[in-house]
Amino acid sequence: MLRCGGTIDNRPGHSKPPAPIRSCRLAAGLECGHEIEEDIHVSGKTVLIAQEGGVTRLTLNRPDKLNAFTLGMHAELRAGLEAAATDPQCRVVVLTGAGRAFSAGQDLAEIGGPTDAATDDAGSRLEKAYNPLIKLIATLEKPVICSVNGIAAGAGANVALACDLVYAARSASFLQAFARIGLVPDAGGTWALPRLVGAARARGLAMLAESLPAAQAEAWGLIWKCVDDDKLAAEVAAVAGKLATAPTYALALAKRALAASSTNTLAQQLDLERDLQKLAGASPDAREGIAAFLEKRAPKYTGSKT
Ligand code: LHQ
Repeated sequence: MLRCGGTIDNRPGHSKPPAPIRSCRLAAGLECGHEIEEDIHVSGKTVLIAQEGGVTRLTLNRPDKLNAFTLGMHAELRAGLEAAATDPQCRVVVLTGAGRAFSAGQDLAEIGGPTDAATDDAGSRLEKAYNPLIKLIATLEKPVICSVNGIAAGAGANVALACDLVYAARSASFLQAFARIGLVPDAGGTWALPRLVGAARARGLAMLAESLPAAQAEAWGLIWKCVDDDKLAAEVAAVAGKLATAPTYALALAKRALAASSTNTLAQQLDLERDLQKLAGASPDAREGIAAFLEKRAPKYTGSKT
C-alpha cells in the first residue's frame, strides 16, 4: 500500500488535513499516513501516475523546482499519456502539479549550461520534447483535463492550454514568461493564444510577459474555469468522474472536429461533421444514448468505438 500526501500543498498556510480518499493529491516523499485505495504506479521520480474508476491522473512532481520540465519528466509524462491513450480502462486523463505550482516550464538549469547550445539548442529541445508532447495531448482520443494548482509559466502554461478542459485554482496564474528571458512563446502558445483570447490579448500576453490571474484567464476565455483553491480537487474529481462514464468515442470525434475547424472552410467542416457523425452514429454508445432517451432512463456508456 502506498501512502499519499493527502492534500499536501507547499504554499504557506495552504496545507490541509487529509482529504477523503478519492481526492488525494500525491507528492513523492511526503507522507501523511493517509492510505489511498487507488492503483498507483510511481513511474519514476518526476511524474506520478494514479488510476481509479476510469480516471488516470498524472502529477508533475518536482515541487521544489516548481515542476520545471526536464527531459526525464518529458519521457515519463509521454509514457504516462501513451499508456492512458491505449488503456481501455482509462476514459479521461487529469494532469496536475505537486506543490505550489503547476509548472514553471522548461528547467532553465538543464538547458543553461555552456555546452548545451551546441549539443541541444532550444529548437531541437522543442522538436524532441515539447512538440511531441503537445501533439500527443491534442490528438489523444480521450478528454484531457488540466488542473492548474498554481502558477503555470512558460511552456508550463502552454502545456496546460493544450489540454481540453483547463480548471485553475483562484490563486494560480498564467505567465508567458518567454520574453523575460529573451525567448519566443513555444509549446503551442503562439497557436493557442490568439485562438483562445484573440490577437490583441495574445500579443499583450506574449510581449509584456505579465502574469494573468486565473479569474482573468477565465474571463478572457483562456481557460474553462477558475475555482476556489479549496474546491479545485473536488471539482476536477467530479468532472473527471462524469467524463469517465461519458461516450468517450463521441468525445474523441468532437475533439477531432474542433481541432480541424481552425484550418477548415465551413464547407470542409460540414463534410467532416457528416463523416464523423457517421462513425459516432454507428457506435454502441450512440445506440445506447438514443435508446436510453426513448426509454426515459440514464444511459450506460462503454466508451468504445465498436
Ligand atoms: C526553476 C524554474 C525553471 C529551473 C523556478 N527552471 N528552476 C523550451 C525548450 C527550450 C528552450 C527554452 O524554452 C522552452 C520553454 C520554456 O518553458 S522557457 C520558459 C521557462 N520558464 C520561465 O522562464 C519561468 C522561470 N521561473 C520564474 O520566473 C519564477 O520561478 C516563477 C515566476 C515561475 C515563480 O516565482 P517564485 O514564486 O518567486 O519562485 P522561485 O523563482 O523562487 O522558484 C522556486 C524554485 O524553483 C527556485 O529554486 P531554488 O533552488 O532557488 O529554490 C527556482 O530556481 C526554481 N525554478 N522556475 N523554469
